[in-house]
Amino acid sequence: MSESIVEKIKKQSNHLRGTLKESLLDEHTGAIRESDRALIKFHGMYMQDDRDRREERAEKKLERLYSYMIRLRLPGGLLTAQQWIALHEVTNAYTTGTIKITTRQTIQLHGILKHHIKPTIKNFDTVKLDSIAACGDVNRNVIAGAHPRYSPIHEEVFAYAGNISRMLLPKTNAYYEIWLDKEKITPELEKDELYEDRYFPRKFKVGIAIPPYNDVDVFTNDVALIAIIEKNKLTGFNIAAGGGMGMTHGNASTYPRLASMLGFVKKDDLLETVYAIATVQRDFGNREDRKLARLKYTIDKLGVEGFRKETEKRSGIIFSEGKKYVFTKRQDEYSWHQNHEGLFYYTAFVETGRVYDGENVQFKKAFYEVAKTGKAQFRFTCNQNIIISDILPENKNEIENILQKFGVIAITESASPVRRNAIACVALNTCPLALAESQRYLPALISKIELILKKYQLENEELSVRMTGCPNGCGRSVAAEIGFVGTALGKYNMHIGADAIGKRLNKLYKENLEEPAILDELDVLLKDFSTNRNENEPFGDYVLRKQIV
Ligand code: SRM
Ligand code: SF4
Repeated sequence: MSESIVEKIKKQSNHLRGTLKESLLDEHTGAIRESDRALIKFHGMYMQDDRDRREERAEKKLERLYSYMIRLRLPGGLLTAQQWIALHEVTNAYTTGTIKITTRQTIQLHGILKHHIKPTIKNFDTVKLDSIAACGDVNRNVIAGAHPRYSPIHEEVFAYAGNISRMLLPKTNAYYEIWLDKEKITPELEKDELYEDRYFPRKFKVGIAIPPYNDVDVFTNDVALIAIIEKNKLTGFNIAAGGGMGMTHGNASTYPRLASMLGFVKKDDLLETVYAIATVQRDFGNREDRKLARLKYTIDKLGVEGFRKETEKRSGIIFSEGKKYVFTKRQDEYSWHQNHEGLFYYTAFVETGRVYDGENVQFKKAFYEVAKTGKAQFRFTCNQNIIISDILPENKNEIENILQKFGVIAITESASPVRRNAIACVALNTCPLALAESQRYLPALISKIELILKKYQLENEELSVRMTGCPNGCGRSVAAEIGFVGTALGKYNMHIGADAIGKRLNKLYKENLEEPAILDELDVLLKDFSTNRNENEPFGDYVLRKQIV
């Protein structure tokens, strides 16, 4: 087999420039050239079209309604008040109007027309926000435990997210030249020892968890870092590698996988070790078949031991045995909490991560008003929620009144545990890979699941239900107690039996179910669970014990 087409595009791209400038100037189409579609991802954008309108446009012999999705690079998921104001204004000016909080602690905006990309990026740049490497075969947004209340070492860990993100940024100046009209820099400054001219074989993801919380679902990352705290101090990190959720229906050589433990390194050795892991993947990853190119396959090819040795050889740092830690929780801590310095935090429930103004709740108005006070910051969680954060005690009432006024508190406090724990990927109408609905459908399905839970007195159960519109796993549904994976419009594979804290994947239970069958299956399973579970036994563990899958 020879190198994949994307490998050629990367190498010939003159450090990710391609013909993007020319594509942007072409006023005859809303699209960009074929090869630029792969390159624009490295700048944090995707060319998409409105799939709801494909037929209508085709009938009228019109080009598809092309637009662009932009994803911000936001290591650790923090936005200042000033940045939120800019985000709000950009959203209103150039996009569909909805801010989508992603499962990797950042946001996406959809529906940006080609001639609005530059103004969008320029606006972000004025508040020091960028979308560099938010997509493409590079290191993606580095995620870290979101809630500052979780631990006094939160700030220190948060800083590591930023440092890893910066260390693994491509050196090219292309983003600044193409989108911000900046001058060319000398080629020597662009020399990229990490990415060379070939970048990684595939996307690369790093996550950091702060035990006892695993809100980042750390083992689903290519590189999973677990902060080790000894005598109240951060001493280092357990490092696991090779997580990834994606698979392809009908292709048995693809599979989801949780990261395997490599061992512990001291905190001063973390960056060199992560860098070494990245270079092993760069050099050993599959560049012929993109479906088998993620780090998980490289590790399975080399073996965990072989991979560990290669990493140690490159970094000069020897892993010691992984240290003990405990995860107790993966879901967000809603409502008000205070951290060790007395600052207040309100975690708001944002169903499927969509920040918009609806009938019952006006998220956008609320968060904009909060931002205008300048008295709070915004932190995204990997469960697609938002923490209104870092509020001084004297400002708490003012922020609370705003959240109250626009319905944010009511929606957060009244949602059931199963609804608050649920995650859905974007899917239709923008995702080109979607086989079925996800974020537009899951809320309605949850309402029906709530009725079944109530019937069996399980309404307070912290069940995790996740849905994806295809097997790529963006909503991490194969790591849910109950996961739905789209196979065709209205049809889902049902997976059950993962644990509730992110250390065990689920297994396929039934294939191609439509809604009535989904509800019937759940009725039987949950009835059985309510009568035969052990005390406090989570659903996923019950499924395992009873060997249902
Ligand atoms: Fe994802 C591709 C949305 C998190 C695995 N993902 C896509 C694309 C860009 C479709 C495409 O390639 O054209 C989707 C854009 C939809 C749209 O219209 O906006 C998309 N992925 C998302 C988001 C927005 C889902 C969400 O609703 O939150 C998440 C954005 C994360 C971010 O901010 O960076 C998102 N994607 C994930 C995750 C979860 C995670 O990282 O924790 C996964 C599973 C973990 C993993 O990487 O294995 C994930 N996305 C994929 C894959 C499968 C990759 C694989 O190697 O198996 C694809 C398809 C691909 O890369 O070919 C994909
Ligand atoms: Fe699209 Fe599939 Fe990802 Fe959902 S899981 S956003 S359908 S690629």
